[in-house]
Amino acid sequence: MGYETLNLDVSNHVAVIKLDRPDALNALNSALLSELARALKSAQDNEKVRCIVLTGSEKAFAAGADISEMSEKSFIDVFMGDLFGAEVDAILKVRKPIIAAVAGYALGGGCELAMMCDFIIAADTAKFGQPEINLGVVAGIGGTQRLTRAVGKAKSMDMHLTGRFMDAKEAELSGLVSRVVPAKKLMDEALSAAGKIAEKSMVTAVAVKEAVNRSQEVGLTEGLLFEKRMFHALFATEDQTEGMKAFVEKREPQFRDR
Ligand code: CO8
Repeated sequence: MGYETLNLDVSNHVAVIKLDRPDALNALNSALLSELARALKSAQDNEKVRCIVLTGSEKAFAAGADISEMSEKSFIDVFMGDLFGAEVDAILKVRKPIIAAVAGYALGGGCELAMMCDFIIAADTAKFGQPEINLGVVAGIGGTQRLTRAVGKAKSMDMHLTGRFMDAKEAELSGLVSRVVPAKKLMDEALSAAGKIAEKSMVTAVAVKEAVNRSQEVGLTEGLLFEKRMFHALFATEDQTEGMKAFVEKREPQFRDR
């Protein structure tokens, strides 16, 4: 089964998912979110894929949830239908690393989607925002929580309350994105980062993702214990033996995901 709202391409162990609803600046409607969940599952299940890059167009990563579609809905529709609940769960279930490569607008649900990825590489044209207040709602898929953890309460409140956009430079200075590159180099940079991740042991990469994500959920003592146990546990893997042996023998490690 193909896709109508995105493209999925796998090469060199990297799956690139490109959102493709140009007429609506990649606004997240139910069709797109359901196809995104399916594309991510297919990347997760594909043994060739070792890292995922999620991107949009030059003009928009995604300009938010689809307002036209949402405007027809009632409280009962969204509450009893758990609007986007299953799709968000599916995104968060992906265990392989996901990089968001963001150019142009990442607004509302688009900003939230980028923040659900493991890290964000931004083009210098990127604009992040949580303008839901202008529509009489608050963020609904993580904006008030993830943006606050990423940039702190002051900037998060400012963005949610005024609806203003943050440019790429401010996003990098605030810790929302890991790197900013000229727009033309965005995909090269994201693919190069994904390629580096693809060379690592998948077992270790999954452990890294779990441990860092844990820091967003629990207190320091619990988080440190989780990390220490994860560190200890990895001594049971062949990849730990190989990684350390290769260092001592001054050669590149050959990881086997075991
Ligand atoms: N939904 C639907 N259509 C959109 C959206 C959107 N979010 N954003 C843009 N479009 C459409 C426009 O309607 C327009 O369509 P058309 O050509 O048919 O009129 C087309 O995309 C191009 O947009 P513009 O002409 O407006 O382009 P501009 O360059 O002038 O402006 C902006 C670009 C600034 C991005 C502007 O389009 C805009 O403000 N968009 C809306 C941004 C927004 O408010 N996003 C938040 C949406 S709410 C949300 O995301 C909540 C998420 C949580 C949901 C969880 C549920 C539980």
